[in-house]
Amino acid sequence: MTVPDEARCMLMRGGTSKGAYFLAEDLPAGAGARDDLLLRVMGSPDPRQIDGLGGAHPLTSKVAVVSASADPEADVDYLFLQVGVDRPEVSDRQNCGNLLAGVGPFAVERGLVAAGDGRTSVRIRMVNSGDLAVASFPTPGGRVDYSGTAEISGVPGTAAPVVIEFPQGSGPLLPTGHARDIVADTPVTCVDNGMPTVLIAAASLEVTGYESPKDLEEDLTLADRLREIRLEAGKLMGLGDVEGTTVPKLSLLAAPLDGGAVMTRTFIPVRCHTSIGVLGAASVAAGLRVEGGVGEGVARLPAQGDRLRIEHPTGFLDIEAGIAYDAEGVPVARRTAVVRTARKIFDGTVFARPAGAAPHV
Ligand code: NQM
Repeated sequence: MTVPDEARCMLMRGGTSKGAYFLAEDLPAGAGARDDLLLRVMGSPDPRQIDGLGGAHPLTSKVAVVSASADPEADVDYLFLQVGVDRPEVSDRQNCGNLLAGVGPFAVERGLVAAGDGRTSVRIRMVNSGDLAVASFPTPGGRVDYSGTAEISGVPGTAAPVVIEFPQGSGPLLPTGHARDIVADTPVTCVDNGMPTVLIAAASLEVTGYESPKDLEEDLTLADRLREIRLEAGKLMGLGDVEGTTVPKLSLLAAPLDGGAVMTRTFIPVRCHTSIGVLGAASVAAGLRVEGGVGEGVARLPAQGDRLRIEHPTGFLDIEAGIAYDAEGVPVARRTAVVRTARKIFDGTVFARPAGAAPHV
């Protein structure tokens, strides 16, 4: 297999994550050659990713692959790839709602979608889940404008708002069929509103849920317990053996501290998120609304409307996420919407570590 050592690439911040964005046609067609190139582009496997673009954390070791869509309901296809930091792995098993924020602007920058004069809406098929999203963002004079006044927790400064709407998702909201399951002796709510997530009251794990991500990551007893819960919950959710996969995520819930609906600490799944993923937040928000779920008695839901504030280690994420009950009494997700920001950091050619130059880990 001959794999190239360079590719056209745009580095973007999408929400609270950062990743390399490629047109599908700028990468090798086969998954094997593509993943080999992406590992070398990001500098993986290496805990510091010193020889590549990766930022030594799962939140900054991400790739978006974008192409024109054959689906009449979408303008572009977006495939998300999580590149392992210290493991030579590239996974398409999860989606990423943060990198999603950069997909519309990238599609315009690369000429896949014509910009409107003022605002542009891009219909995006998320290849990982098959679900659709619509992103709209300012394009004054037919060009993407990244500057603006929107603020999101976890990102310094302000930028142009990217409004993302998710019409109803495709899969069941409660993959186990229950509002509450007991796994590894722990009550959980397994929910999927775009991201398979296991909700757990922090108190049932003997932590407060207000610890710093670093303190939680250093708690090895907690790590063992979370691993046990995740492996069992993954099977119940129909995900099979999740030992080597990045889903499901685990969100610990505690009472809100700052007027929101709930405080969260989210494991993705080993590192603790410094904020929370977009689809992760969509799943938490929908899960909190499920009658009989583990959020009851912990969360404070607003009396009216679909908008919720999810608190996290570096602030909060406001999200609109509603659920309804179908004729059989099964909860289903309705529309979800969120505001993110994104920014082009560089555009050019990325030069990968040469093939065969094994990294010293
Ligand atoms: O849940 C991290 C992130 C994510 C995923 C992760 C995400 C989402 O913050 O939509 O964006 O959960 O691995 O980028």
